[in-house]
Amino acid sequence: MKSDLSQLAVLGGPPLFDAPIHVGRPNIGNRERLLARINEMLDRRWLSNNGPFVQEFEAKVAAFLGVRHCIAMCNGTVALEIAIRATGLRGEVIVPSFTFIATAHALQWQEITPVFCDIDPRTHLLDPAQVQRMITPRTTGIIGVHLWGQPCDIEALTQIARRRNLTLMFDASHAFGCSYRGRMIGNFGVAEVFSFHATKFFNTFEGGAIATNDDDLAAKIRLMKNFGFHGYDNVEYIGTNGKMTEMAAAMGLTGLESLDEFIECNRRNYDWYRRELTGVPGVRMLPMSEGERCNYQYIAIEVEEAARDQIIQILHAENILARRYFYPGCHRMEPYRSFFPHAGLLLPETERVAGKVVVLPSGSAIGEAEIRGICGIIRLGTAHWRALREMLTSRPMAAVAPSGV
Ligand code: T4K
Repeated sequence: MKSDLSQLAVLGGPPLFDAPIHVGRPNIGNRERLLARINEMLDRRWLSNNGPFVQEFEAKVAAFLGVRHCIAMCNGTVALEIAIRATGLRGEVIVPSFTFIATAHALQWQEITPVFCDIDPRTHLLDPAQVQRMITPRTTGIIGVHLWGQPCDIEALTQIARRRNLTLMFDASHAFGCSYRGRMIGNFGVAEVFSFHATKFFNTFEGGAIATNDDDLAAKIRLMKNFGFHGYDNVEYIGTNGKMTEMAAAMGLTGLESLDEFIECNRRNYDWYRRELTGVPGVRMLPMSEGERCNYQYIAIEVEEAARDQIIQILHAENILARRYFYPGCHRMEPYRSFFPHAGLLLPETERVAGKVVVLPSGSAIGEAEIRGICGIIRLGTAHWRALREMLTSRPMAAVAPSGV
């Protein structure tokens, strides 16, 4: 535990951790169970195309979410693209800019214009009042993002969508295992999309899923993720290849068996961070809604904007690879930056929040001791960032993560 500036690695001290501590270290689950499933898959020689593990995985996820249909996918981005296509979105679709770039790209990839909407700075989620302002005659839908696993204001967004005859869906990539008013995320809008990427607390190596209670939509999505094939020689829609592999489903089935443990571990980490950071001047930890189910996978804090990159630099020097998710906002990345050079004028809260957020490591790779060490560095960094900046002005700033993530 470092308590003095002179001990900081950025000033020449030894780093707090010998090996890098990551934000998104994957959870593996029970290795023996996973290897047994992989052997079973190899013996069966059924590796893809709606195999038995994928079917079992879909049934188990649907039961867990209490939703009629779960369609497993090769990743969250393709799942978003297919959900967007299957629900007939076109023209303009309202999305937050403060999200991972895939939310916007899934629209633009299909030549649908993402219209970036501002967020509520307290929650980092779409602000329904701003959503209303962004609606034009070309608007066909809204994609809310349950950022950090916190549910959007689903009721307000549902009302807007109903009143204005818009399709509402959610990018629920961060919200597997979370609930809204006691109902699992996966049940809202016309469809909700999950990511099971390696860096998510629950992963299938790469993977994703669409959850929906609409039977017709589910049937269409199933065709679309398999080139549009209905039977051996009959294609009914334009489709793509969005299929989940048996290997991914084996990982998913194994992870599902440890889901409670993963969440419990995240919850413990969240509580330790909260204990260590509550009351630290210049630090605000994003609260998770009490009384709801939550996966606690992202530990997002806000620090003073002028201090943020300095703090990231200090953390990285200690081998703590904190991230600036989702800086600088989609509207400041290409192609959107060129398409809408003045979008920032309508996104003041997004711009402010994107300048302040630091996402800290969590997951089963770390525990109380590491978190106490990380928070000690944050306390030093936030208390002394001006002095540190002056001491470091002659040194290049090498440790900040590349922009865009
Ligand atoms: N919508 C939202 C709101 C999303 O957040 C995402 C994905 C999507 C849609 C799209 O879903 P997918 O198509 O990805 O299923 C990562 C992930 O690649 C991405 O899945 C995720 N969001 C995003 C928030 O984070 P990067 O570029 O930050 O990943 P990377 O490679 O820097 O990894 C993060 C940390 O995890 C690193 O510190 C290293 C560590 N790591 C990573 C991998 C892959 C490991 O320790 N082991 C690993 O296997 O984007």
